Amino acid sequence: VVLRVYFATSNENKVREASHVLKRYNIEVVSLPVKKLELQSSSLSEISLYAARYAYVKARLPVFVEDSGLFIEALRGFPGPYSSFVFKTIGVNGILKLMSGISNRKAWFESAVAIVFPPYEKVFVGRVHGKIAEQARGSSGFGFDPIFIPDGESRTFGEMSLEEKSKLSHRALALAKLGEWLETTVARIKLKHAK
Ligand code: ITT
Repeated sequence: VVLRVYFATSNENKVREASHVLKRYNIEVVSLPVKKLELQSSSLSEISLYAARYAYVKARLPVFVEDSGLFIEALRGFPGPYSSFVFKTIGVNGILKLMSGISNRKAWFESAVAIVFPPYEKVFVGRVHGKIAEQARGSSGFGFDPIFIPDGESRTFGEMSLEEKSKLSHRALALAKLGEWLETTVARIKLKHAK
């Protein structure tokens, strides 16, 4: 391990996905149970950056947060930044009900990963396009995974292993950008100082 970074989240599934993606870059992920600040905004990047700054002030450690959401075209982007709340309230079945009789099932997942690693502050985003399934399928992953079918696939994320989902997912894309940046920028500087 070249570098250790802290991940402020209450979602253990996110930690598993982040560890899996970042180990490719020799980065160790340690989960940090600080309450994530949830700013009201329509921009996931803005929400995640504020949350990362807040987490840094609390923890004083190199920390990142991830904010994500499911955007459904026919619902004009709903639930988007409210995905967490909508999942906890109406859930997967509520979304299927809202989508019943609607033929345009296009949707996408978006992820914004923000890191505060003084003197740096960065936000990386990832997106995956796909569609909302007619019925929930599969029990791996979390949240809306059982009703999201990524483009080019017939299975939902809920029917995929962590490894398979991580080849396609919004979060894996954003985290890979974080990994590359940490590897090229921060790890190099640290190694130089260590010499
Ligand atoms: P933290 O804020 O503590 O990190 P959270 O689960 O509340 O955990 P978000 O605020 O980012 O995370 O909410 C994103 C919601 O969007 C999440 O609860 C899921 O319902 C949904 N979601 C995001 N990414 C997903 C994915 O990869 N698979 C399924 N659902 C996802």
